[in-house]
Amino acid sequence: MKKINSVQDLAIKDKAPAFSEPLHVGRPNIGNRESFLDRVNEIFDNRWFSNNGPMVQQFEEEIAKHLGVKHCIAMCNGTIALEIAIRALGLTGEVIVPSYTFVATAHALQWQEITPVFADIDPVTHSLDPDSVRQMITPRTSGIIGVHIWGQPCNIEGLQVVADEHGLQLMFDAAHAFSCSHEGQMIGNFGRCEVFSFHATKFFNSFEGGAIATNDDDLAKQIRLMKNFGFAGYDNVIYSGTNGKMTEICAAMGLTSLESIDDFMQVNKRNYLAYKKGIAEISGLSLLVNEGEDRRNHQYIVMEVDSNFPLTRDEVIQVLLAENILARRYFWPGCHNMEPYRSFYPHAGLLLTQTQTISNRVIVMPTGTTMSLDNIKAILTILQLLSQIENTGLVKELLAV
Ligand code: T4K
Repeated sequence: MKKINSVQDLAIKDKAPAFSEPLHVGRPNIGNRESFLDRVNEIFDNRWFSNNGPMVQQFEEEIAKHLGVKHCIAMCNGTIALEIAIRALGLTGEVIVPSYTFVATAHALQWQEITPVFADIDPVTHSLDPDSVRQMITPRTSGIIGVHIWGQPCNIEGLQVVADEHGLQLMFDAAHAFSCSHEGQMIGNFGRCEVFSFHATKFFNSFEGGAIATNDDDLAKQIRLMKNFGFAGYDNVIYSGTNGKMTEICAAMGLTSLESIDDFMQVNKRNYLAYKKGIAEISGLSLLVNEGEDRRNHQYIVMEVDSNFPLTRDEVIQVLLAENILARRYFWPGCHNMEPYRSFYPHAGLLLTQTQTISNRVIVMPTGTTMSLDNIKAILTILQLLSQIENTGLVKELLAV
């Protein structure tokens, strides 16, 4: 790691980057390799690779236990899980979602010709604002999907009130919130159902994977049919379905990740606290505070660049990229500014003022088990240096080249 003491040392001034290898936001956490390889051997011995094999069954049981939920239905990824959950709930017409989320939340609706209607967010928590949701309800609205963005539960009670007032279904995209809790209860127990992602970039991964958690027996039964083509036994299709099954190898990775989940969370918390302390000392930057009595996975380090910072958010990103720090602008520019939604609603931004503001301020920083405290310290030194630049003209000129 190269030491950066002044602007003269920055990589944008044709110097070597601070880090010789890139630092990623979504570097996968890996549990005990031996334990994973033992499971792989077991899969080969069983000659059972997919279709509700023993690893998937064990994975589902252990996840349900971890969450304290009646049913966990494992899936091939979070997006298919969202699509199946939406279909199983019978959502139609319009469904209200945040625009400030990963585009899969909206696509899972659009893919089934259900219109995602974007509501605005609370600027402090970055999650759906129930008042904005209320304003978006029309006679065609059938449901609301809250997103527990950054692993922080959204305003569950506020959204439930709006859903109850208007007879709407409420489900959650909990892709970021595995192993988090809300007022002592694990995420997975709220709304009609909650959907997780176990993608490689999530702190808890099964290579690719996802799950639907629910306490509703009938809904769970329907979801199980849907993810397996509607088969209710050999040659007996009783429902229209798709292929949402998780493979044995993914379940093996998921089980291995579950054994190390406490270690992953501890490292993430350590990293979060190091960033928090450092960023508090840098004028013009702030960190999304994500803590309290409840469980948090701290898998996203969410930093906001204020307007009084000498460089813009995008300029900060450029400097960081040059230093091999692959920080991200999640979830810029908001789903409403992506296709096909941008063409459908060219003026949606007028009603999504907080979404526009937040998506222009956020930088998500690298964390996870591959990040050392020394790496974080070096990143904070660079940010501190940027905050103190008096003559930004030269830096801006270099960035423009
Ligand atoms: N809902 C929400 C709210 C979500 O955030 C997501 C997924 C979903 C639904 C859908 O769940 P899945 O269908 O994905 O299960 C990444 C992930 O692919 C995506 O799962 C995640 N959200 C999203 C927030 O982040 P990208 O487009 O940013 O991925 P990419 O390829 O740029 O990778 C991110 C960083 O991680 C890069 O610096 C490279 C690094 N990386 C990535 C992979 C896959 C590695 O170092 N190793 C790896 O194996 O979407």
